[in-house]
This record gives sequence, structure tokens and C-alpha cells, in this order.
Amino acid sequence: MQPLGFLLVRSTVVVPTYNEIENIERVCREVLLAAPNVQILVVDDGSPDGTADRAEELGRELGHISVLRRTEKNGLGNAYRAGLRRAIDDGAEICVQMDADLSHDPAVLPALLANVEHGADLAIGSRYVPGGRTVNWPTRRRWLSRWGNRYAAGVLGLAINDATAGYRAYSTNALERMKFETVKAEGYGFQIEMTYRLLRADGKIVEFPITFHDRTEGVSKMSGNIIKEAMLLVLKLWVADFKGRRRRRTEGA
Ligand SMILES: Nc1nc2c(ncn2[C@@H]2O[C@H](COP(=O)(O)OP(=O)(O)OP(=O)(O)O)[C@@H](O)[C@H]2O)c(=O)[nH]1
Ligand SMILES: [Mg+2]
Repeated sequence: MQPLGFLLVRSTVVVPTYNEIENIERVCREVLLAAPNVQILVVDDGSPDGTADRAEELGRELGHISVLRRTEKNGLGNAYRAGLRRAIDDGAEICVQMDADLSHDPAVLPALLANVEHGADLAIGSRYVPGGRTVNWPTRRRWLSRWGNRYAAGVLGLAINDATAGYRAYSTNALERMKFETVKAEGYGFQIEMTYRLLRADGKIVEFPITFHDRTEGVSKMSGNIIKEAMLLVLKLWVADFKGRRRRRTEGA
């Protein structure tokens, strides 16, 4: 992709939603205020609170918004795999992942996009580089996130400070190269596996400092299962890596 400038690069912000009626309007308006030329793709898993209908209404009012409606709640990873595929098929050259709960400040969007336009394969909105921070997060969540990141980076040897971050921009080229649709994880594990894949595909990653705000409206979908999935996934990736290294050593011997 040529860095031809913000106006010429087609970018889609993929926003997965489940029961985000209190947040969807603000997030859409703030995204289009910060970056008026992007497309927003809301991927809704049949939210009973009518999030998808509201997003469609907003699309009629503001333009630039489409909704991918799915019937079942299938997890974040599943929603992103479908959403990223749709965005790419519709011509996006940069795909952004953003939560609908306003934890990810839309004002940072131009900076994330600029990093990818200037050559990064992935720009991560990072809480754990100098200048980054979390606001109003309960101690337990902060602790879990910080140590979860240390665990993933330590076990997998990732030189990344915030591999679980959900606010990120990818070049489409990198997404295709890393075969994102075969990433299996659903929760935090999805972000870790995507980061790992990209590094293994020799992707260039930039961590850009952000301030992460805890959600003030709506209900968190985090669960013990999501944490267990992520911890197990890291071990599985490590084992696969170990076996791969051993095979290569044996073949080379
Ligand atoms: N389509 C879809 N979206 C989901 C699903 N689970 C969560 N989401 C959305 O994914 C985003 C992140 O979910 P959150 O509940 O905020 O989870 P989190 O950010 O990991 O945890 P908190 O810090 O507690 O908010 C939000 O926009 C959710 O609405 C799902 O199964 N399907
Ligand atoms: Mg959240």
C-alpha cells in the first residue's frame, strides 16, 4: 500500500457489538467526527436490546455505517473474523478493531491509521508503553491485564507490551498474509493469537500509547472462560512453536 495520505486510503472500523444500545450512538458519532472518511462496520450478534437497529438508523442519518447482522452470540473472535472478511471484501485497505463501549477513544483513530499508512502492518493502541494508561479500571482487572500480558509475552517471547489490546489497526495486506480467518481463539486469546501470527509472519508492529477508560454504560462480556481460553491458548502456541523448532533442527541435522 502506498502512503498516499489519509483521504485516499480506504479504512474500515470494525465494531463488534452485543447489547451496546447505550454506547453505539456515541461511538459512531465520535468515530466519524475524528475520522470523517472511514467506514464503520458494526458486527452485531443478534443483540436483544436492538443495537443493530439503532446502528442502521444511525447509518441512514450519518452515512458511512453498515451493519453485519448475525443471529447468535458467537464470541468476539468469531465476530472479528466475519467483520474483517466483510471489510476486506468491501475494499478496506486498513481495518481497525474497536470495542463499542468507549474504552477505546475514537480521537486516537487518526494516529492509529497514520501508523499503518506509514508502513506498520499493525498499530496497537497500547496501555503499557510510556504515555499509555488505564483509567477507572478496578484493581483486579488491571492486575489481570498486566500479568496476562507478561505471561503471554514471557511464554511466547513476544516483544510486545500490550498483546491483549483490542484497539488496533491492521493493513489488509498483513491480515491476508497471516491468514487471520484460521485464528481460532474467541476472547482475549484472539488478540494474542493475532499478534503472535503477525510477528511470525515478519509483520512490523508499532505500539502507540493510549488512555483506556473502563466502560461507564452497558455490561461487560468478560468471563472466567475467556481468561482460561487465553491462558491455555498461550501454552498451545508455545507447544506448537517448540515442536516446530525441534522438527526444523532434526531436518537440518
Ligand atoms: N458481536 C459480538 N460482539 C461481542 C461479543 N462479546 C463481546 N462483544 C463486543 O466486544 C466488545 C468488547 O467486549 P467487552 O464486554 O467490552 O469486553 P472487554 O472489553 O474485554 O471487557 P471489559 O473491560 O469488562 O469491558 C464490546 O463492543 C462488546 O459488545 C460477541 O459474542 N459477539
Ligand atoms: Mg470493554
